[in-house]
Amino acid sequence: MKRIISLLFACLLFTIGTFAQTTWEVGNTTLTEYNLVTGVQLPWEILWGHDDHIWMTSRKGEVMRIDPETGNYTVVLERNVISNGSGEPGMLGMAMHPDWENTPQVFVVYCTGSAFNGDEHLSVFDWDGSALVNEEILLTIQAGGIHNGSRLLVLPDNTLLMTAGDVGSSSLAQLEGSLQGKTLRLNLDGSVPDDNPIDGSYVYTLGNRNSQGLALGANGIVYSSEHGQNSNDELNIVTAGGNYGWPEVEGFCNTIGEQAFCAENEVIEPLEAWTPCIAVNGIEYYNHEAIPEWQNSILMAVLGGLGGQYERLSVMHLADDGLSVTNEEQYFSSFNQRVRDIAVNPYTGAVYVAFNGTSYPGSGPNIIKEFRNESFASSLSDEIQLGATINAFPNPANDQIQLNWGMPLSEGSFEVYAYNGQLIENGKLRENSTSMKLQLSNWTAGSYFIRAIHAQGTITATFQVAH
Ligand SMILES: [Ca+2]
Ligand SMILES: [Ca+2]
Ligand SMILES: [Ca+2]
Repeated sequence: MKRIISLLFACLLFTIGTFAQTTWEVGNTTLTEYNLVTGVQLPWEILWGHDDHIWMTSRKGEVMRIDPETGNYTVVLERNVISNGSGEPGMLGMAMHPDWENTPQVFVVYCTGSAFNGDEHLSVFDWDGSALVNEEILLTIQAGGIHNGSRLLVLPDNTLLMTAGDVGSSSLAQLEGSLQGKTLRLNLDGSVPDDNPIDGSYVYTLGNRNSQGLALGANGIVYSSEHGQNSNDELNIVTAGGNYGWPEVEGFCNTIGEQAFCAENEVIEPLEAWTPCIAVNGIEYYNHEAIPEWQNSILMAVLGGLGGQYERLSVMHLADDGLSVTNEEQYFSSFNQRVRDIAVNPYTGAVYVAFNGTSYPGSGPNIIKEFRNESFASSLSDEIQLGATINAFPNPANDQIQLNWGMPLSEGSFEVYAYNGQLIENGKLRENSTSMKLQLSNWTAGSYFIRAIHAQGTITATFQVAH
């Protein structure tokens, strides 16, 4: 019965995905709007995974893995969280290990206990092909009823940034000895990096109120978004050892009192500030040729404030050096939905946007929409097009699966991997074949990845073995 329901659901989503949709004009580019997933509760983090799936945390305590072609998804982790995710705490930030092929691990932040006496855990899990398992808690800090930070970002040097909110105790943000109101930096095994600004401490920046957006831009520049109190939401550049001012300074150093504190503490001012607060959240650096009008910009999810009146996707255009914002454009405010987070398809340049209901602190059911430049996506090489259109049947499969790619391939070979990176099977493609079959009776249940290398390029597909 469960399978029938999920098949029906998959069909429904496929049907939705093939309907003609609304289009949006961005300069000379037309974006087509799709509903990728509907009926999910409070998506908090959405990211494009190294396995070419979209991964999502739900604030109510789940991690979901979503097929970007069909919107079909599976729940791969569940945890009990504070207030079942009905307030600000819950299951929040997530990131993937950068060496996914050899180390398929996922980092997740979630909050347990009560809102007034809770713990925020940063944990790492192994991906076994169907679930996140073998939890190791790397770090536990205080969770609060409000201001839990938690956004994660892996840096090119294989360290992990985590934003930590002030949990409503603003004075903690300037205390070097507290991990609250900070940006933290860890090695991927949870240890303190040798080159952190304070010896033996996770603290990487201080004076942060509640940052819930992190993105890596060009030239290694790291950007963060940060919630202000009533005024001065901020977009910042994250600099090691930097003091970002909270609670002594809000936004720019523009009052007499702030200027004295700023001078004494070398406070780093934001690139931009918004008053009244618009409630800034997830950010992504966008530089894909699919939407030339958005290249070299920060895409910023805007929740809209307590009254939900400013919700939108903001496109923050950057100067060539990435060190300042030249202008802001606003999209999608007409949905009147809190915009929580963003992910980008690295192949098609499509942008996925997670919505969170109409009012603070958000309510479900929610939707993740895709905005895609169809003319760019259809101009992609055979390699990508085939990757997007390869069909596995049945999927999930039991004893046998047929893979169809619709055009004859020559001089080909194939490799099948389990999601832990183990090579399961390899061989030659039949000359000018348009399909192949795999016998699965000896395979363990889980997710698999096939790569076919042929004269025209490489095609890939994922499929599930159920048994
Ligand atoms: Ca994201
Ligand atoms: Ca600041
Ligand atoms: Ca100020």
